[in-house]
Amino acid sequence: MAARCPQLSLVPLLLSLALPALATPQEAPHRRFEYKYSFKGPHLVQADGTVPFWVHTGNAIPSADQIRITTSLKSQKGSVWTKNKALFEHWEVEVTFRVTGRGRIGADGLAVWFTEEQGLEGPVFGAADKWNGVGVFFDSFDNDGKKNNPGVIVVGNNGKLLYDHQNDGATQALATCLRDFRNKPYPVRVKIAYYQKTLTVLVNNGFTPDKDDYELCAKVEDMQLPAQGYFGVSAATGGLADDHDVLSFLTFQLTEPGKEAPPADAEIPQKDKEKYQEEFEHFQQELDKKKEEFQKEHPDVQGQPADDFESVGDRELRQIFEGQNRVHLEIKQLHKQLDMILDEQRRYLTAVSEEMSAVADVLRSAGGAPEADQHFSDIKEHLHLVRRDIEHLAQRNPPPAEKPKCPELPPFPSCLSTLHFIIFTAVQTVLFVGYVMYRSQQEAAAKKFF
Ligand SMILES: [Ca+2]
Ligand SMILES: [Ca+2]
Repeated sequence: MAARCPQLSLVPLLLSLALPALATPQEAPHRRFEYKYSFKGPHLVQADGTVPFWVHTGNAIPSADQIRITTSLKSQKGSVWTKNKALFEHWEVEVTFRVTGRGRIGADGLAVWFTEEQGLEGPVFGAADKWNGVGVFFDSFDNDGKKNNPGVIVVGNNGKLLYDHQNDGATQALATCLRDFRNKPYPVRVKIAYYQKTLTVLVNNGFTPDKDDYELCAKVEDMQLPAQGYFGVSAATGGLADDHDVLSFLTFQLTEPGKEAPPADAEIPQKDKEKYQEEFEHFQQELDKKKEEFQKEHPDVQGQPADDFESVGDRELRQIFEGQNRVHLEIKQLHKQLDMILDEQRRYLTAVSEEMSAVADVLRSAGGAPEADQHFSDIKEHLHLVRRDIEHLAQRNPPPAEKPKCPELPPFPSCLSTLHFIIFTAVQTVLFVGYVMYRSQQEAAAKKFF
């Protein structure tokens, strides 16, 4: 019972913490599509080869349903930028693109920009360096060899920084995430939002047809971006090359809930209005034509509302797709788990191999080379033999009970007596004195002749 009391006392505390959050749920911002900062197929390009409200540079080639920023040729650079500066406090862009190449490795990558000036040409994925704003880089090529590409890198710049290309911007990245965006069955989608000083990057990596299958890739808080700027996409190839295709770029202005939404774009020029009216009519005609064709081919489904019918074949297809999608999600989950297990194993193996190499190092420093092992075991064997011999000997010759005596000294030889010694010495002395006297006499006799 005593243990339950503290838990009970926590309940009002938790409630008091949770209630304000419930009382003021995070309201989604108001979102308005900005057609002047967007492009999308199927009538993306005008008759003169330009994209309405956008400028393209370098090797970029706009076509009806996409802009090929670079083709898969060596050393290509291209970019596409909004013609006008956007004056949005908060914004969101959705970019749909494909990066495709025949090689297992591609280069260099694609960048999505919001910068104070258009970065029409330069070394950073085809755009200018020292930008003021933010670049979200889809970097295919692993320049620093850290096995972290293809990856997504968010780099902010105040207009002074030179991009650290050799290290894939690792020293400057505000956030990164590992995503393989090359050669995917469906287009890759990225949603970049700048709202209340927080930049969020969500990525749908093109594994499924589900357009809303986004995952959070990066989040940068307290980010200061220029109050106005240009949106852009750029790409580059190097020694290796990929096709970098942008299918759509959709821009939305975000407004905080409660605040007045900016006035609707009242000043759409008459020319633009006419152009969009024309496009709309063209769509309508195409749609009618398609409907007619379909009804001719399928007279049995005539009479059904053309907009929302679903034939048996379509339904089967849809069911297959949904089934595949579920299987895909399951596989994705399994992959994650497998990755975790593999990671653990790798860490364990590294630890074991480190220990083994440490032991090997110690042996090497003690003797050098594998012969040392043999040498050691030989010595050990010898020592063992010696020890056994000693034990054997000890058993055969039990130690004597008493302390052994020292052997007696042999008798001193008695060949020279004291008397003999004295006589010998006396005779020697007499002979010596005689000799000395004889010499002195001889010398005296010799002196007489001179
Ligand atoms: Ca790179
Ligand atoms: Ca890298």
